[in-house]
Amino acid sequence: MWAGGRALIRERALGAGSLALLRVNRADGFDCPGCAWPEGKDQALDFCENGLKAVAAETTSKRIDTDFFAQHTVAALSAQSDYWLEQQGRLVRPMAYDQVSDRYLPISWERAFERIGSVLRALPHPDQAAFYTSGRTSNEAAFLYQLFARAYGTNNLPDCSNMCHESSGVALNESIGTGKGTVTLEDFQATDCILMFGQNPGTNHPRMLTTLQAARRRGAEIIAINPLREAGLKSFIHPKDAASMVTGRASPIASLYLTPLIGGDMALVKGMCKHLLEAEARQPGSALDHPFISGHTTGFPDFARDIADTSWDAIESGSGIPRNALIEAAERYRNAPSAIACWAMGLTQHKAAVATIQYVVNLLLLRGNIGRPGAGACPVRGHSNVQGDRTMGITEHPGPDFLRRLGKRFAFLPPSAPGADVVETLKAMHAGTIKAFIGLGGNFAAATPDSAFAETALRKCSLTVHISTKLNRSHLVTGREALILPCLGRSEADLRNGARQRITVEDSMSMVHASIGRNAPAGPELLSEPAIVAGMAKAALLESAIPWDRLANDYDLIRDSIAEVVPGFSEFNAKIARPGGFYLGNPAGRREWHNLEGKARFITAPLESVPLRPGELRLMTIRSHDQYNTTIYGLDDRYRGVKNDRKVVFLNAADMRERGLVSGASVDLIGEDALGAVRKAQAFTATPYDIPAGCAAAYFPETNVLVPVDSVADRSNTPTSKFIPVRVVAAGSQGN
Ligand SMILES: Nc1nc2c(c(=O)[nH]1)N[C@H]1C(S)=C(S)[C@@H](COP(=O)(O)OP(=O)(O)OC[C@H]3O[C@@H](n4cnc5c(=O)[nH]c(N)nc54)[C@H](O)[C@@H]3O)O[C@H]1N2
Ligand SMILES: Nc1nc2c(c(=O)[nH]1)N[C@H]1C(S)=C(S)[C@@H](COP(=O)(O)OP(=O)(O)OC[C@H]3O[C@@H](n4cnc5c(=O)[nH]c(N)nc54)[C@H](O)[C@@H]3O)O[C@H]1N2
Ligand SMILES: [Mo]
Repeated sequence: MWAGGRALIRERALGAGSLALLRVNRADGFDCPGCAWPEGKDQALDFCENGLKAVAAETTSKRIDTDFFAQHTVAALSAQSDYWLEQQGRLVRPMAYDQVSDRYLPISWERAFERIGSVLRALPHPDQAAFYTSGRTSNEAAFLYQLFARAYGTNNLPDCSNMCHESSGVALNESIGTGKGTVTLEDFQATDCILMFGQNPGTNHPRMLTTLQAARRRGAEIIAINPLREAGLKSFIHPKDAASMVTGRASPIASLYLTPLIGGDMALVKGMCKHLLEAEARQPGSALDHPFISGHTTGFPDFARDIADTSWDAIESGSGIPRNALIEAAERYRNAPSAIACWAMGLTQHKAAVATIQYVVNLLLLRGNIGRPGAGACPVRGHSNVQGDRTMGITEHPGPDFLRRLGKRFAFLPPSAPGADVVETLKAMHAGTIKAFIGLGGNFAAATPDSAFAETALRKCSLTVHISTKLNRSHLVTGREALILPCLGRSEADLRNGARQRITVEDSMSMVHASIGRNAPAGPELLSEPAIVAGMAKAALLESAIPWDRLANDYDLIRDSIAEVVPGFSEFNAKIARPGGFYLGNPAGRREWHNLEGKARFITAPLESVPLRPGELRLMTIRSHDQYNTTIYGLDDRYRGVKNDRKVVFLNAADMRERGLVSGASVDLIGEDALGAVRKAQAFTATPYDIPAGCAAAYFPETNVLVPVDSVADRSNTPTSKFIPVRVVAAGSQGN
């Protein structure tokens, strides 16, 4: 049976779930909480197996109530796996941690808000609190939450984006003056070539495969660039394509597949650029779009010099790809009238992530592949509303215009000093300068780098608050006071004062649309995210003139405020009444460059390699097919042939031989950081795999213990989760 169907049955969610499914991604239904890939107007597969798992997880009929917490101490729960925690069901009652019994006890909403209010009011400075957001939060909840944080007095608004596409935002803003992608689904229907860097859509954006399959069938080139030959990138059987379901024959996706070294992408792109520049020199006018370069860009001469100065030897050794294969890729790109470049975590979570993404943009600029049909940049976002949360002001670096409009709308002076991002928040909590942590969704303790450091940081807080649907690791890493506040999920009816509320989200391609839950809530005590935010705000800001209750009781009013504060949202309520919502658009997509230079910029950087000690491999931490970030749905990874094990490490056969390891051997992963501190992840199963020599892969969050908190991408401060130097040694041998 289909794994998604199994998930529904296991969760005993079929009754509610099948009703829920009928309405997912429909104009009058709710937005799939799976990923941020847009819903096409006539997309045959408007829902996927992994979306089904996400809905099943939310619509489960299992509940965690007072008796569950009475039975289990926090110490006992901490010994359980993330998989087990996820299986226990929906949280239905506000709970407060009791140090004496080491248990969570029920607490009333009123009392919970009062505790939060009193701790926040007692802090000597508002910058001693941090307000984290995970990207499933709606636009309305996000807008209210950032308003709360800023009315309280801080820009400490770290979010999951800091660990995700932050590098894309920084890179694109510098290069093209906008932090978002420039394409729509229509561009995918018109393009001749799609470059796919560091992305595993078969698992993480399954609906994207429909788009890719259609493009390939039209004859578009699809060039996959990934150290692993991901099954979903090689071929795909469309569940709604009768012919391929019957024959069992998958249709191909990638027309060319390059498997660089982990972290080898900048060298690879430089190689493609080098070939284009050399071809142009041999035959002027044959490879570059000169009118675009001269009319729309700056920095080309420096860029051309940088590429000329980079030798083919450096390119080949840096990328691990031979020159002829790079020329082949560059030729296919050159012959395509229009091209799109997509990327995800394989590019963003590296030390040189920002510079690497800027080389991808340079490659696009060379042929004028931005701001015309079938062409553009496409960072493929993760969480279903992570892009919208940023649009709503969830950022530690708000722009002055945004703050001015926010302050004007609500008659207060928002703080202007930049706040702390995720890594800065971790360090500040560890140092004792941030003392209160509030998480609107997510799983801060498990998703962040350096798990031991992160847990110490959270434990040092005087207050930790988690607004959640399901039990997770973060609830077990308690501050002096700790609260779990259960909220409605997206599939559930949200009634405020008897009126059904809708929320809105923005997908990866800047489409904004409404989402309406219809299922009965998992419990009578659940509150919506906006209601919880308003409850906390009222308790913390006793004198506040902001009408928190009115806003939380009628989301139309929140949207009226968004319309005044956020550009592009005028007449917001009217626009979302239309099925499918509206396209926010962005300047770069229209060839308007809103950076300082007013031009798209060729930005250069030298090839640099992260130093490795003898015997160290480059470890990337990736997702299995049965997880949603830190939420573990199952222990298999179907496309990679893994069954019932999450602690596996994929290794090249030569690297295994060199270390005397046989398939199935138990190994420890040992990382030593620049300061000599040693981090260990123990008892992994060595698994031979088709991965370049010198590279290794294992799942997150089990490997987050290995990611040093100080190992971050230049300029975006994103943890380098895809490049961790580790030694792989027989378990218990210490590697000596
Ligand atoms: N089912 C499901 N869907 C999800 C998620 C989930 O956990 N489960 N998570 C959501 C979120 S928040 C996000 S951000 C996205 C993540 O979506 P992805 O970015 O696809 O997720 P990862 O598993 O991190 O995969 C990274 C891919 O990059 C490759 N890679 C790693 N290092 C390099 C490198 O140096 N160069 C290149 N070229 N490739 C590299 C890996 O082999 C892997 O294929 O998915 C979203 N959707
Ligand atoms: N080593 C390593 N670390 C990584 C990554 C990696 O590739 N490697 N990827 C990074 C990336 S890309 C990301 S985005 C982060 C993810 O970091 P987070 O977003 O913090 O983590 P999630 O696992 O997505 O959060 C899951 C929790 O969200 C809660 N939740 C689910 N639905 C809702 C809802 O509707 N409302 C509320 N309030 N709560 C809800 C549930 O309680 C669930 O346990 O992790 C990052 N960490
Ligand atoms: Mo993400």
